[in-house]
Amino acid sequence: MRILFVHNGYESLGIEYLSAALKRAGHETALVIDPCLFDEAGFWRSPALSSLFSFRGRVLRQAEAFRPDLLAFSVFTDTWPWARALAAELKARTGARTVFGGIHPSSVPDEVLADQAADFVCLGEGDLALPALAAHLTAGGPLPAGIWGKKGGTVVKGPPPAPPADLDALPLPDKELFSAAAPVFSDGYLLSSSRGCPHSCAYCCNSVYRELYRASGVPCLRRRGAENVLGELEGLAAAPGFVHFTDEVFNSDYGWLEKFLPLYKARVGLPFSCFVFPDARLAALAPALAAAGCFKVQLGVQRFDEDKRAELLGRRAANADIAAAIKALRAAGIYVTCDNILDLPDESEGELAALAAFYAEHTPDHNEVFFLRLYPGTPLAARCAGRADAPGGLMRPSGHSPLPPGRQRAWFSLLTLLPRLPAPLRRFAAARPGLFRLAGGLGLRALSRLLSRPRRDFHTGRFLRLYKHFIFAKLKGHG
Ligand code: B12
Ligand code: SF4
Repeated sequence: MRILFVHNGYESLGIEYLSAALKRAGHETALVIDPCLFDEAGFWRSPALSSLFSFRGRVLRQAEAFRPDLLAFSVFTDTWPWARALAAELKARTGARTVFGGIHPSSVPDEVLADQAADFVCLGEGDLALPALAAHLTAGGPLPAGIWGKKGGTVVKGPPPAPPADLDALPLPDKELFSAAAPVFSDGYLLSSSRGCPHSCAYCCNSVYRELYRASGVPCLRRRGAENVLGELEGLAAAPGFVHFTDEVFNSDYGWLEKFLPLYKARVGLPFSCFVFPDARLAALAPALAAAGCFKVQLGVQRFDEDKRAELLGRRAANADIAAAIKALRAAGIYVTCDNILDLPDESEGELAALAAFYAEHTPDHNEVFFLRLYPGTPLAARCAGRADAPGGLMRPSGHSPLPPGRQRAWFSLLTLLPRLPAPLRRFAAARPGLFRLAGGLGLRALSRLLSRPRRDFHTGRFLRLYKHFIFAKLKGHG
């Protein structure tokens, strides 16, 4: 079969794994990128600029030229409106069938299948399910595990999803798919040494996946063997500048890391960044991470109150461990970014003041501050039923918090700017959110990200390269 992936501007490891699995099964794959310039799902959108720099015409032409049998979309909640509109148009032009996978179709499969543009949805990981769907479309037979379709308006369900238990048995991700589509993706190497997470935070996709996989008996968290990961990196034709591990929690298995980190240093030696969970053992791991080449970690703090962090968000983390981790990681020379969530339904001025005072004392290099989104299918969304997110909600308060939006923006600005202030000013500033009332907005966030040294920030670097590449392409008339 000829399977065409159509994706927005960012490299997707999921699509690379799916393409590799399809090629192994003898199918032909291709990728068409719609860069969605100035239309950053979940962040911001400029209707005038996005229409001026639209690549829709080129996407349609490239897709038609491939003559696909199956159109495949990988979809987040925020990219679903883009995907369904494009799928409808492509389906009409090519006559191909469509399949949607990723977190949004996995969370609300009925809703996605109800759309006329959707023929099939995949629930959970598609490494086994998508080649099985291609076989089903070629040879017939029952729907495979994890795939839902429809017959005459009625939903037909395959058996419950069964994710791959042995990650080492999967083919390595098809990296050429993205680098061939645009050269911006050859900067840095995206890799995951695991699937899933040991935690189940109430706002996160892993709560959804854990439920989906329950019947299969396959655990949510699985890790590749150290040799399998090293083999992927040693086999590269040209060494990338750095590696970015997208594992949900890179420090989910300390025994594995003890073995892996020295081997990585000796046999790969590339600088790397990763996400970490601030558990009691993270501070002690800092020197080994740094020695292996770790230059940056992203660490979830989310809120200050430990009890509310556990009760509302389902995250069990102690502030003493967070403080110790920030200190030890920075002392080891690792750049520390902390993630925070504002607009929580039970937050208060007191808690935000305590969070700011905490950061004045235990200061990371960079703070990422988001406003709460209630993603469908998560326990937090179920608990907050009746509430709705504002459009573009990650970047603006939706009114979940009892605090007025202006006050939220002041705290957003204060927390974003705090790590940039000289140490003697931090405590003074932390107690005066009113001073930051007018400093808010996206510009501030963008500035803060740029200050966090784009070459060290995988996503900011890619974002800048993507825009440069496609704006030049448009100006040269290649849209
Ligand atoms: C790395 C990452 C990113 C990267 C790369 C995104 C990408 N395109 O892959 C960047 C930084 C760009 C990013 C950005 C955003 N992200 Co993000 N991201 C992740 C993260 C941590 C890992 C994704 C990953 O690589 N997984 C590993 C691969 C192997 O798995 P996978 O992509 O899920 O693919 C497998 C299955 O889902 C399935 N599948 C996927 N697609 C398809 C398609 C078909 C046809 C089929 C059959 C199967 C299938 O099969 C794949 C192989 O097994 C996830 C958390 C997570 N676990 O998903 C959040 C996550 C996807 N991100 C999220 C969000 C909200 C965003 C942003 C909107 C904002 C933000 N918080 O940064 C932006 C949107 C960017 C955009 N415009 O597309 C949310 C989405 C929630 C939701 N319900 O929509 C997640 C789930 C985190 C969360 N909060 O729970 N993200
Ligand atoms: S630790 Fe991170 S990835 Fe894991 S469930 Fe919590 S938010 Fe999701």
